[in-house]
Amino acid sequence: LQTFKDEVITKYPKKVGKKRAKSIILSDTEQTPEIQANVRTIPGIITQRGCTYAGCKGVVLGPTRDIVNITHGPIGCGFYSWLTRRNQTKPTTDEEANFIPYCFSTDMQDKNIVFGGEDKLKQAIREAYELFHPKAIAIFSTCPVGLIGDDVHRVARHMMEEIGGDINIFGFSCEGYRGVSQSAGHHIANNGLFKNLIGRDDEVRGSLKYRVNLLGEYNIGGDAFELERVFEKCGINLVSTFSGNSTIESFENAHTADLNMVMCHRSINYVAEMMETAFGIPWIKVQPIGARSTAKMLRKIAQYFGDQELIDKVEEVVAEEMAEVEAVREKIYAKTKGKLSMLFVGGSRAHHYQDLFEELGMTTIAAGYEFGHRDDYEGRRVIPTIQIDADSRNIEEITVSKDATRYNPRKTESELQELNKELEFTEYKGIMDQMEKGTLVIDDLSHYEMEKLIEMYHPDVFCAGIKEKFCVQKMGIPLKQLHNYDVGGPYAGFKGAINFYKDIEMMVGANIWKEIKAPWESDAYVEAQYAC
Ligand code: CFM
Ligand code: HCA
Repeated sequence: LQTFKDEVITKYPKKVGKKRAKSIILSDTEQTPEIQANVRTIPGIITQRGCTYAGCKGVVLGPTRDIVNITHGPIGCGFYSWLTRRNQTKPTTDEEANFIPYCFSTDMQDKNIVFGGEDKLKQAIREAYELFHPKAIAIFSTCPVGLIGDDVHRVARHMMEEIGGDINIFGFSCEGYRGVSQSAGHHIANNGLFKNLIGRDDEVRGSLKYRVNLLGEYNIGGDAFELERVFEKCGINLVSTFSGNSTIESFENAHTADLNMVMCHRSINYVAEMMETAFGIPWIKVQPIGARSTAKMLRKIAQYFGDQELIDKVEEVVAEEMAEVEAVREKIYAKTKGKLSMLFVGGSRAHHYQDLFEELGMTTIAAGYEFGHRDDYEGRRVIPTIQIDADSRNIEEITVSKDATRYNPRKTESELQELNKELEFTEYKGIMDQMEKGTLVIDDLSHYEMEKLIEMYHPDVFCAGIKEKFCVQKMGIPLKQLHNYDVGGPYAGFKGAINFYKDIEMMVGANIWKEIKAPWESDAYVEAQYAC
């Protein structure tokens, strides 16, 4: 795999090659190497990344069903983030609000760019209120909003006064260009959740026992539904999910839980940290992708609460669910064993899905994030050594302190210390910890590097998104979208693992791929070289 690195680096102009070399790393579990991540993509390179607006509106706030999310900007931004992510929701009654199927946008025109768009935004809020009477309206800024200086926060305050009552209206300065990727949008969204929603409602609903929040689960393809099923079966009380299948009430109430579980570390670790500081809720990293890792998560929860009743129930559920999972896995294993996968997805799935591939006996020979930070690669212990650059300084850092009345440590210091041996609070070891020595870890993979990887190593399945899908498939390699799951899912939890095994078996076993001639196998391939 070193050959790959040498080859692609020398193909780039010298300066570009030097920079890319820092983001293309050979894994070494004994001595975790440093990787360059969360830096600007080099202009001219075809990146997989998206923008800050996508991370804030599309990813973090998008899945909440009863907030009217208004995109302030030209229609394309709102349109592209309209249901493409396959985040699902299920209102408990027909009367309950569900705005997920709608796309709300101010549809800015040239005139608004020249003369300002605040009036149009106010009008959009008035209309949305008259039509839907939502409990909350959120405004998301796109690139032109920042460029022309519309103040979405002032508009929010103004409209809150104009409408009156207890409507909550708040804005996000999540202009697409504000950070180097979606990741900046996550941080901005996390700040907004904390400032405007979390902790506004102290009423403790449901059982007092085993109260948890699941952070960084967005209900893509119904993942959250499967996890809700599993928690309910175990008697674990899920107070809120950030933000799959969520409601305003669940966010406002989240501080009444006793444990935060972080699934997607990249997109939501800020909320976990803020809630620990303000309310004293400890957090652990969990990984309910993969049947064995789901069982591990459930056992961790049981251990945290320490009640024999829960410990026994979890064991009973795990035994029952695993029997079903293993029956399917055993049938499929022979067909998937020894096959190769590559994963280049977002900021957490390139890591999480390796567990499912391991369960199928497959090896991940190359993987990386689009917008992970060094801690998502090397582990949280490197956080103090990460240099804050100008791009990260663009993002507001909010100061959080102990809540004067509601800070309540869930465990004593010594209890925490004891539990920490197994549960590892506030710890995430990152993707490199899992990858075999000598495999490739690449940040912000370019399309050129992707083509080269496929040409050189012919993986049996390549996992990425819609922008990569058809380029890869034209090379005769099946591409599994691990963003929206193509039409599949859920893949989380136990039932999700079964779905995944079956879908991957179908993909790697299909003969159709052998019929496709890859560009390098046909005469029509034109090779170009950079001149510099
Ligand atoms: Fe977290 Fe996500 Fe992901 Fe992400 Fe995303 Fe997504 Fe993703 Mo697409 S929050 S980092 S910004 S797990 S939308 S549900 S699939 S890139 S790997
Ligand atoms: C986003 C959303 C996305 C895009 C997926 C893709 C998603 O980044 O704005 O490129 O196929 O999961 O829908 O990550």
